[in-house]
Amino acid sequence: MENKAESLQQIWNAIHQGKRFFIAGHLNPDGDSLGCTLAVTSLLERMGKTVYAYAAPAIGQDLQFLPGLAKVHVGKLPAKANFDTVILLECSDRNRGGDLEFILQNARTLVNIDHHLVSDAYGNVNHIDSRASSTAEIIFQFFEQSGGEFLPTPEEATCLYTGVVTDTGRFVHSNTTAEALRVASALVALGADVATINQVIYFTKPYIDLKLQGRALEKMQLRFDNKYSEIILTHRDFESFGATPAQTQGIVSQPTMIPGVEVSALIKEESDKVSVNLRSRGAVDVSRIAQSFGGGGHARAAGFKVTGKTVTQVAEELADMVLHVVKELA
Ligand SMILES: [Mn+2]
Repeated sequence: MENKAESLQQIWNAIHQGKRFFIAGHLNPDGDSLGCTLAVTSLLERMGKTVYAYAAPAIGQDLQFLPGLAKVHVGKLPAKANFDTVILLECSDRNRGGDLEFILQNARTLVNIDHHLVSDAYGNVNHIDSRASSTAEIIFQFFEQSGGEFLPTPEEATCLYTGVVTDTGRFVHSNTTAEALRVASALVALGADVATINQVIYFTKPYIDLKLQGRALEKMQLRFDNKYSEIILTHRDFESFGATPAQTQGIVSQPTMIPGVEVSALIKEESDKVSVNLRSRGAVDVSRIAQSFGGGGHARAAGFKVTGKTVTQVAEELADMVLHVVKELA
């Protein structure tokens, strides 16, 4: 990115010039995407702008507490595309937000704000900062760029803090930089409701999810000199708790706490496919394993889905691949 302050100023210019705004994040909205959508929407409304905030369904239970969520049109696109300015947050390409082309084509100005490395500069104004922990970090810097004219309200601070805390994995991922912590600290000072965020996002889990987690850990097996942890959850496991494969959040990362485990796999039998989540302690790039099965992701967190094979077949093919990779580790 050329000049950070310059492109932040260009966003301010676009906002001052615009009257009717459309704002959206990406599909499967996460804390960063939704938190930024809400904070920017709130700011624009304070400035007297007309705003249509859009989010693709569905909003997770853990994000329902976000202040201002009722203002967001979830899964409901506007009938008419009469917006002069569109702001896309966290969308690495112009199609990441859904079927928005009719809106994008009719807008005078398209603003693209993102922190993903692979992001395209598809906007009239682009601010792509791959060193930022989160888009929320960028939005806070954008507030600062106003030179004190605009500061986040406590509600906006709560939305932005949610983006920073979720994208850094509660300040543990490698993107937990000094700047991410500085921004988080400033947001707390501005009144971000850290207690609620922690309670709702990190200390709330339905009974069934917790029981399913117990079953998963009971079924965990260590293989290949304890370098590989494998958990297989079948239809029967889900049925016995009345649970769905979606209720397995957080399970796959637990085995990497075990000393020596380099790769953890959660293999789930779903109605028409087998889906696999992978985690790495760091030495193995699990995105490459996922890619060889047609999936993708990051070096430490990746996944893939397979149709037309049994859960056992997928587990064995994956194990062969993992064995090949962990054999090469010292
Ligand atoms: Mn993000």
